[in-house]
Amino acid sequence: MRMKIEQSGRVVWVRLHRPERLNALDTALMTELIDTLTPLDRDPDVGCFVLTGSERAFAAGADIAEMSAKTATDMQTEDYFAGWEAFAALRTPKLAAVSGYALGGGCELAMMCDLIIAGDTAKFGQPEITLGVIPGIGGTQRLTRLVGKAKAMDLILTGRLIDAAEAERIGLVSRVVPADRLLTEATEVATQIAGYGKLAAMAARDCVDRALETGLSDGIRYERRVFHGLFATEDQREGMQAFLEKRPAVFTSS
Ligand code: CO8
Repeated sequence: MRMKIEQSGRVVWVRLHRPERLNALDTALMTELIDTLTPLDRDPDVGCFVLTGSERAFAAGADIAEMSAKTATDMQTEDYFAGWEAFAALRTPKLAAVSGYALGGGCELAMMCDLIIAGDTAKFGQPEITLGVIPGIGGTQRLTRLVGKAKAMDLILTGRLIDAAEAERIGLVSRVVPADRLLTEATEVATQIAGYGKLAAMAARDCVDRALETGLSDGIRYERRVFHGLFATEDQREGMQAFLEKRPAVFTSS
């Protein structure tokens, strides 16, 4: 097993666990991750995933040893890394709690999550250029959309690592907390998200993601359709009724 999984209430914790390789992401790890999370994604009792690593490394990238012997033909016939998009496509909100290194594929995996919360020891980077390649799991696309061309070019062309403070300043991460508070903060945020109706949470993250893909007027039209659709849910009735009755809402994800 290359990861540890634990459910606490409506939050599912996934801890990447290849300590001897700083959680380098190989095919076996990604297959295990996707196979485990796909059925949970459809479970109405799961309201948020938290992906984390160790204190030393969230993930130090794709597994260089696994990749090193591959040829261009292998890469194309295997469509290496294509499966990772299945992780990005999970609809349950995903939070990355990052401590230590999030490099290359590790940074790309964090960017596939909806929020990144970083401990102040975290280091982010896309160092693939130092290996004679480029980011291959969405890094050139997602990083550019998240932080803009100037910073994306800086990170991808130099391969330099940035600390958590800079990552927050450029908009790569949502929050930075002292490293010893990382798991507490992630628990609080994940529990809050998981406490809302899952249909609304899935809709919200879907619409925000859509903004990275589409023009403004199409995006607004998409948002409005999704918004209208939520009026078919019990959670909408309960949320608004609870407000009017001045009581906390109890969502059932239906
Ligand atoms: N893959 C495989 N093994 C790794 C990786 C990795 N990405 N990172 C670390 N390890 C291994 C090391 O080889 C070492 O093993 P050993 O003990 O057997 O020598 C062990 O983990 C511990 O690492 P270090 O001794 O190097 O630890 P340090 O604290 O000295 O350094 C660093 C930590 C700075 C994180 C360093 O390990 C490092 O630079 N790692 C590689 C970072 C990197 O380049 N990541 C990008 C990888 S490429 C990628 O993610 C996407 C490629 C896209 C290709 C697209 C194809 C379609």
